[in-house]
Amino acid sequence: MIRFTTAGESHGQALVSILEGVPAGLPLLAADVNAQLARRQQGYGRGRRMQIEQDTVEFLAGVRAGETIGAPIAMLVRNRDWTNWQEIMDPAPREGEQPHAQRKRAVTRPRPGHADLTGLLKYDRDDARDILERASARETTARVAAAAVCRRLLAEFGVRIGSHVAHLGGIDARRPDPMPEDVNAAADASPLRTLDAEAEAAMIARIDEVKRAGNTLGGICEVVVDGLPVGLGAHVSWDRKLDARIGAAIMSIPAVKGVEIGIGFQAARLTGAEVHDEIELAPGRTRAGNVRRRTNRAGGLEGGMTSGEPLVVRVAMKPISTLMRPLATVDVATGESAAAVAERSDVTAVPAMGVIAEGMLALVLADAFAEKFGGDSLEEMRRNHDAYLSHIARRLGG
Ligand code: EPS
Repeated sequence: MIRFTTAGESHGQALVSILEGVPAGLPLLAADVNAQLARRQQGYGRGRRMQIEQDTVEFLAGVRAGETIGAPIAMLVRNRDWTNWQEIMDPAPREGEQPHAQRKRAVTRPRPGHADLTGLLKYDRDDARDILERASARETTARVAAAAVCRRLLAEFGVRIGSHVAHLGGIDARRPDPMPEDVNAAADASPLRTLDAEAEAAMIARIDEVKRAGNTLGGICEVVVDGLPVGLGAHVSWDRKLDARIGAAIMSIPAVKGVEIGIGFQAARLTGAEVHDEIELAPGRTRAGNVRRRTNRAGGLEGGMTSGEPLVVRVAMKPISTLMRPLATVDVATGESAAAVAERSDVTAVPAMGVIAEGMLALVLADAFAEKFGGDSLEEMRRNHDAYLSHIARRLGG
């Protein structure tokens, strides 16, 4: 089983991830992780914070001489902004500081749509900073670091994960047909990670307009995974279905409000004949069991298992809840009506969300790989994987 956890506050000293279950012998360099961290920092519409940070990983454990050793992998990403927040975020009490004393920049005017108010009530805090620092999407840095290791593992088996922005703030991007061979090479070249230059110009104009109005925007990313073998996940129990595991992982991304697999909600409006993907023999398509689906409306999953067709997941993000022209709220210190706090933030982070969704899929898929193929070393996993594929290849038309 591959699992991970993270720790870290947005303006604390650092973010930490611990990733367990990665087999020994996987080649792994800090550069593999840093490349993904840099991708997550991109995107038109982000705020000044991204000019301060330059995320790079330090391996603290589990990696030796450029290879994993099968032990938990501990990773650290330092927050450069910490130097500006040390007094506010210091773990130690300051000289003479009483418990519950308000530090500078205390937040008592919770933002509608943010974790501020619900967290403050639930955890019995007076300063919503105790909540928002952890609710911040900065935490996704640590996820992307863990996911980069999983991507490295999946790459050993020919699995490639890419994403692009399909919609931003009311503007649809056309989906190219066929999709570019390397989705990320094309998307990363765009400031909004979109594959439609015309839509991109309109999206940039929309972001500028909304920024001037002190407002924010959401959008939709599409993630595509190529090279998956048939049979990851299982139909037998609710918590082994890959759709369910993908849904939970994607919905855990801050501000994500919806996830679709394949044609998703559209399938509900169509007939069976319009929805289901017809099957034909395709000798040589080993990963899919020597068959092909004539269409891929199912998005690469049937019965909670990969079908061998590309996995296609669409992810909807709501607009960021920090507005520079704030919405109405209640000040928890005075009990009076007030305008919500307006902390520095992004206008939109949809392009970054696509990179994070790629990462969450990598984590789920690497776990499903480990479940299906096992192995304490990469070579043991590879032997199991190859034996399965050669068996599958003999089944139909082989
Ligand atoms: C965030 C607010 C902004 C974003 C941040 C998420 O940070 P700050 O409060 O320091 O301006 O830049 O995202 C990141 C720091 C990141 O690395 O993605 C929030 O409130 O969620």
